Amino acid sequence: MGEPAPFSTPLPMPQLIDAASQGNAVKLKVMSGMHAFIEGKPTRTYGYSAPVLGPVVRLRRGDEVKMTVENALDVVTTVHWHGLLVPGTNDGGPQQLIHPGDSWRPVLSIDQAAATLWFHPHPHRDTARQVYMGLTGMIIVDDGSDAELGLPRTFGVDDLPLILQDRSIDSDGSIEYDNNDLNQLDVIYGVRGETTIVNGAIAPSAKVPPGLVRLRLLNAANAQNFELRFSDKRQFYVIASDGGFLSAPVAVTQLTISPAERFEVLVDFADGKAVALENGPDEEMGVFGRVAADGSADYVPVMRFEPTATTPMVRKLPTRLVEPAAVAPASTVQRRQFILNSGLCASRPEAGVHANMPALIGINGKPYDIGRIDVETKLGTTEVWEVVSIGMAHPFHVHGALFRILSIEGAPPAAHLTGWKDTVLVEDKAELLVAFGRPATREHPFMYHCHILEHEEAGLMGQYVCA
Ligand SMILES: [Cu+2]
Repeated sequence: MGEPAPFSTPLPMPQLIDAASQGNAVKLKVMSGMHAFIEGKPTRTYGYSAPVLGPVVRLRRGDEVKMTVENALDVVTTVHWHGLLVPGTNDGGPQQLIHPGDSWRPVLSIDQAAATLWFHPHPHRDTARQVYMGLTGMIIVDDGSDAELGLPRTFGVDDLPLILQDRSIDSDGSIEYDNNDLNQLDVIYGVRGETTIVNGAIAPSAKVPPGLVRLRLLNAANAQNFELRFSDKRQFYVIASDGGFLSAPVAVTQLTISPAERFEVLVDFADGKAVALENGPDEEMGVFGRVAADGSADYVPVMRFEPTATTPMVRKLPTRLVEPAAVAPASTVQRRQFILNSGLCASRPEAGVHANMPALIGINGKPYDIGRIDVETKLGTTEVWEVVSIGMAHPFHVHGALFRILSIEGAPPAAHLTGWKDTVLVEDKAELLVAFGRPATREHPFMYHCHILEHEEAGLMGQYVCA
């Protein structure tokens, strides 16, 4: 295959942009570049102020941040701040097009709890390709609680962003995504690759202090769910989900992370032993979820951690974190149902690519229409959204709001899914308590959609206003 020997590549570390240290003015250039997934075999990629991927932007709660996004690509794009609670006009949805050569200058008011967020393109019918080509960056919202809790917080040392993706890499080192050449399986299952990459590298290795290390896990794959565990099956601790901290660390030995979800975890490397992070078969994919090169359903290494002989920076696991803000289901003003149908059961052999998928792909029977408002919500209220998946499990994402999972697959959520979230993998059915705290107009509505990007593009998306 020409891929590097496992663990021979140091884990690439994105540039950290600390907005407050530069006057809360941040510039991002959406650009194309060359990146070598395989050494010596560079290929065309996209990135934010980088050949591939982009910086980690740290934003402080209470600040106003002047963003400048310049589009240096030769195609139209948008930049959506996934998980950031801002009005629809600043959300970067499909209406907020940045044409080639133009710049977009939103002023973002940062007013939410500490969390790991991200940013990516959202132009309808080109989102999946642009993300696949490399457009993904991370956002860290800092509200001071990291220091109060004594958590690992030294970026690139004991606080590591891990952007997980999968790609099909040709033997010549190239990746390709052609909107006009997707086959029906690409649309039904989403585009997947046999090679996992972390921060753009294949099977990298990270040196870590021999104590607690915080991993900010982001699934930025187009479609794949990652089934993560360590090679020695050690326990690790989930401390935060999409919207911020959990009330206490949750010990796990395995963690499923679906597209667009984030989890922050603490891993203890005090034993000084090198260990691999592994990915198992995507359970949603059945026989298609096999990951090992020999086609078996075994776990395969994603990257390795090598503890160094230094002094640990943080040793002690906190017992309590931050109690998520309370929500009262009694204040709910509406109950709605969203049936996400990816058309698997009803797919027709003659139906080909994006442009002419059967209308059965859609939410509540309607494929996405940029000119249609599907839902009207009231600012400051909560609603119960019942999400039903048909065809396969769909990672459901709501813009402009956070939610709590009331029930999932008919049961209360697992402990690590009890905090505020913006994305949830729904295999069968979930009830979400959605809190609407940001306005959105008809001109710039918020989206809700499946985060399998090929499903989103095929029509599994709707729009809501909030006033
Ligand atoms: Cu989907």
